[in-house]
Amino acid sequence: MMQEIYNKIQEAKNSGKKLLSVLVDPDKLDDDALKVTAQHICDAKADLIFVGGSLLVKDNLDNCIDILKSYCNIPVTLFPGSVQQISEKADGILFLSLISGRNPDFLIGNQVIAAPLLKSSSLEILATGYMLIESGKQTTASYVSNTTPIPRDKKEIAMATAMAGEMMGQKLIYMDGGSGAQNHIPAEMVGAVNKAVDIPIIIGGGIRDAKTAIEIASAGADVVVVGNAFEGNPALISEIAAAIHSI
Ligand code: 1GP
Repeated sequence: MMQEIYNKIQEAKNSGKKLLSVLVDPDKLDDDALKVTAQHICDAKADLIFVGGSLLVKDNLDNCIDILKSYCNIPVTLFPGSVQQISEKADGILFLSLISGRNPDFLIGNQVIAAPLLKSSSLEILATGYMLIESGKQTTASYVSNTTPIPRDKKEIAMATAMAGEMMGQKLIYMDGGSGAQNHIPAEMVGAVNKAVDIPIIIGGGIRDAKTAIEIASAGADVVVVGNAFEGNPALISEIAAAIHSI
């Protein structure tokens, strides 16, 4: 299996470069808005594109990926909220285990259902320990997964959880405040987890401007994910990409 996406993240980490991943929720943008966003992603030289959502209510995943791929050759990685969000049109998939929670369906149940489909696909599988962090109010991700996020002032819990994920073989840690989070993950927690594990760290949720993106990347995030803030303002993609790439 090709490891193109993982190698890109690992190589950036090794050389101290920071990456921007643009999160596209296929439910939120119509075709015209998606084309504008795709053009901005391409022009901004964003590094990665994640596609998915905690709860998709429209059947637009394949179309969304088709449009993104017709504009740029940046790899598209599925960021699935459920087994229904698998598409062969993507390049890879974050194979998430929700290790901050204690819901077996999201720790291993859905992964068992998805594994045979993924095994016969050409998708790059990125084993990812996914951790929800409390961000001010309940998010769709914590509601739908029926899990309690890690308290935002308990960096020791985040560190221990990430360590356990790494020891169990996860190749990435994704700490997420949830889409549209009121507060982004504290830089102090990002720094602590960065010191606790050797694998690359992805941070998202509630990052809305270049200053915050720099703060989070400087604290130790290898990949910064921004979604919501770009939905009404795709021109912001180049500003945040330039900021992250300047570190
Ligand atoms: C959500 O980490 C992502 O799962 C991105 O969050 O949409 O708040 O940028 P935002």
